[in-house]
Amino acid sequence: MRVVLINPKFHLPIDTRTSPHLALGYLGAVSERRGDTVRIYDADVEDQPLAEFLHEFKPHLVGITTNTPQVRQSWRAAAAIKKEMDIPIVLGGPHVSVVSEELDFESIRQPQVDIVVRGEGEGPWLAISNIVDSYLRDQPEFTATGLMDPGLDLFRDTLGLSYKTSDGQLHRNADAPVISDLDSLPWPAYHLFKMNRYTNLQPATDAIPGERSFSIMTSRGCPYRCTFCSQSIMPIKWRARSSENVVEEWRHLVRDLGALEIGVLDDSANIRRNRLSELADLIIANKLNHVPWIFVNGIRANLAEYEMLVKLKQAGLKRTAFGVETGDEEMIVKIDKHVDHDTIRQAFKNAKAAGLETIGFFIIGLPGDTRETMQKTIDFAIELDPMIANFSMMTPYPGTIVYEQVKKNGRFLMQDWEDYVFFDAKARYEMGDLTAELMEEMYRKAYRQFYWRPKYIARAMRRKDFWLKFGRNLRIAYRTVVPRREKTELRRAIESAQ
Ligand code: B12
Ligand code: SF4
Repeated sequence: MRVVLINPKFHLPIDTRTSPHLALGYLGAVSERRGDTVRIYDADVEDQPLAEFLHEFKPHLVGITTNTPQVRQSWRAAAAIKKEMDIPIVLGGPHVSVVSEELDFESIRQPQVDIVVRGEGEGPWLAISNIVDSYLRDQPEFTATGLMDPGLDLFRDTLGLSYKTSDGQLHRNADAPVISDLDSLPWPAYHLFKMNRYTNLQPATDAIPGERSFSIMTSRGCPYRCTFCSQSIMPIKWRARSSENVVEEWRHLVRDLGALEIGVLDDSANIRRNRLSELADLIIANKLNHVPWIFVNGIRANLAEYEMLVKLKQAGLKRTAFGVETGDEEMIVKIDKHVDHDTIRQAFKNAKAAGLETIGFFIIGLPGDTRETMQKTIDFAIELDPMIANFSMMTPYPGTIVYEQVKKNGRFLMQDWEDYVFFDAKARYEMGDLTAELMEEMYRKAYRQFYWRPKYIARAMRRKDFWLKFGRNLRIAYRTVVPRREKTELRRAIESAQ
């Protein structure tokens, strides 16, 4: 069977990285293991028009990934495919997994979408593929309309699916169980990506060729439930791969694929510290520690002891992030972060003492934030002084507690799912005294105050990569920090001078 997996195009307001999509890598690997011929069409890097690609490849089954701001593009891609051929179209990813807001049904109500997979995708995707494949064998005149016939109701027992039979009826099956044995999964199928078309992991900071930059996931899930985090959409159960299994993939990335950097994408990699120490030992023992790696999404500050960080540094860890979120002591309790500021201070101290570069994640405009608490966030970022401070505009994603708070007591400012991005100077909601104007002012102030410090600039200028990335970073800084009105004036001034 021929299968295509699609990442629809989505333009972020800033020039962020593009990376091979791990979800598609995993699903592609599952399909290949099943014996399918697989293609990945990543619209972020593809130059062949979708319709032309479809006519060339003639797929039997299509899978499209989607997060919240991407969903409209996913529907558009699905409509473009249905215009060309009546084949089954499956949507999966974080956005369509939000059952509390019926976002699975919102997608299958679209005439061009047949099935939605909620939550972790590998099991349901394999089950769908098996059903489509056996249907295909009996039906030479294969159409999605026939496959979704209510009389057949072929998907009624497949867990994790919401689907629409061809009489228009919507169905929601029970959730699929979480994958408890992550070692049973194949590695992401990197050979399906056009690797030379991607950026490296942190293009603002490191000048590493993108085709030699890889991601890995050593665990899935997170046992915490911070009120703002979309992780709450996914299974709560934290599960880890064995260190042996991880190091085998690591060896493959380094030895077979020539990795020059590796990004660990786990949400909370350090839930079990022994596991990380063991992994570090294995990386060292296998002589893989010459390749630098990064905890891209942060590790828990309350589980970041100095000894463990020293060991990880020896294993090649170059940089780690920590989710700090707010500089206000009361706010950090309110958002259920389950960590206090002294612990965070200690974690940054430990990381720096271990010789690691640090990243801090901060949020501007949490429910309950005031000018004073947001200023405390900026001040705390300056006190912690990470190499990168990443300030996000609070964006209430459906399925989160903050979303419920805003729905009850505030006002959303988004017009469309496409507005659900947080690296933009635009406020996404208002609540009480927390106005859009105030959040936008403090967001710009955060970047200005943090980055425009002589100490910071002097330190950045000592890094070779800073100069290699200078033009790009200047462009991003301009787009992030300069207010819209000033931008228009600046643009007008530039234009009239030309
Ligand atoms: C790496 C990453 C990025 C990277 C790279 C994206 C890429 N090309 O892979 C970058 C930095 C570019 C990025 C950007 C953004 N991201 Co991001 N990102 C992640 C992160 C940390 C890991 C993604 C990943 O590889 N996961 C591993 C795979 C295996 O898991 P998965 O993607 O969930 O896929 C599984 C299921 O969802 C499902 N599935 C997914 N797709 C499909 C498709 C089919 C057909 C099927 C059957 C199943 C299926 O099966 C998969 C396997 O089990 C996640 C957090 C997380 N833990 O997942 C956030 C996350 C996906 N990002 C998020 C967000 C909000 C964004 C941004 C909108 C942020 C912003 N700037 O405003 C942008 C949007 C960018 C865009 N172009 O769409 C949210 C999404 C929330 C939501 N409601 O949609 C997440 C969940 C983080 C969070 N906890 O809030 N991101
Ligand atoms: S912010 Fe981090 S710790 Fe909190 S729920 Fe999300 S992934 Fe877990």
